[in-house]
Amino acid sequence: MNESHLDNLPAGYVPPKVWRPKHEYGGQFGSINSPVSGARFERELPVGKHPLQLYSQGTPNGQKITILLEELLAAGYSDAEYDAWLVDIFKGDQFASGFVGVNPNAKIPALVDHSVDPVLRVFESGSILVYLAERFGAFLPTERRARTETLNWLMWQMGSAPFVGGGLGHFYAYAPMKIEYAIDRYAMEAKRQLHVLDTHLASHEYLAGNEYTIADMAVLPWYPGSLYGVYKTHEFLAVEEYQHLLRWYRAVGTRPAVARGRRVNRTSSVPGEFLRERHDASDFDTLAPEPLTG
Ligand SMILES: N[C@@H](CCC(=O)N[C@@H](CS)C(=O)NCC(=O)O)C(=O)O
Repeated sequence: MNESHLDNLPAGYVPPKVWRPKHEYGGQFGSINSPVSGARFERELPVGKHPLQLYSQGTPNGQKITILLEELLAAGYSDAEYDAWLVDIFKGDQFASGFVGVNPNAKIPALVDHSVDPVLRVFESGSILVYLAERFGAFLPTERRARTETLNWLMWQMGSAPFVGGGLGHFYAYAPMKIEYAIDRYAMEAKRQLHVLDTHLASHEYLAGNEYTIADMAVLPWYPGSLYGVYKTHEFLAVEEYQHLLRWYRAVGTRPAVARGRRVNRTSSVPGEFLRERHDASDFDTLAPEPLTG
């Protein structure tokens, strides 16, 4: 392959034989990322009054779980009451020993179910969604075809998000400089994924077909939620052109439980915008009505 027409970035950069981390990269995650996993300091996790203890932040991955919990409560599963504790990933809370004990990957969301002895830890948002859906027997169809289609879209989302969050969102919103090659590469894939959804939703009400499932709850905070919200790439990606996706977004996103779930474990300088922690259904009474955004 002839790459002589392109200069490296920074100019003259040649990857060393063995990669070693630098001390500082800049950007929003520059001082948080490390090539070594594990706890960085000692701190236990708080435990509230409900069987389900969620340790999270209201990022797209975090929203998936609070959407499902709020949907379960709205559907009458009162055992789905939960305490949602904020793990502020921008402050490094995810590296506390207690949190890493629940999720060795040190990323939100993580759940502990205290209704079983010994308590059961669940990490990876997709695993948490399946766990809760099976525990309560809701939002994951049991009929083989519908269940498989739900899991198809759930796994699709779990595999796709790194391109949007870790890829496009990172290079567009978080990186300390704008790199055209990186942004182009991830914009291309993000648009392709949006087109996959738009095409499918042209002939299906929900992702798994006629039934609203955990697949919808997993996808919505990312597509198009994160594009309007954290990453502000909606105009850049011309999200308004994906009409079928937006039809579904308006239908699912305006469900009261979805709107509630998307406001948990988030911080804001605007009073009444979000709930930093959630311990009771009445916590939402303190919030102002909110428009549908990311
Ligand atoms: N595959 C994981 C991804 C979780 C993830 O990437 N979480 C992000 C926030 S959305 C995080 O905790 N980042 C903190 C960090 O990278 O240190 C899941 O779906 O649960």
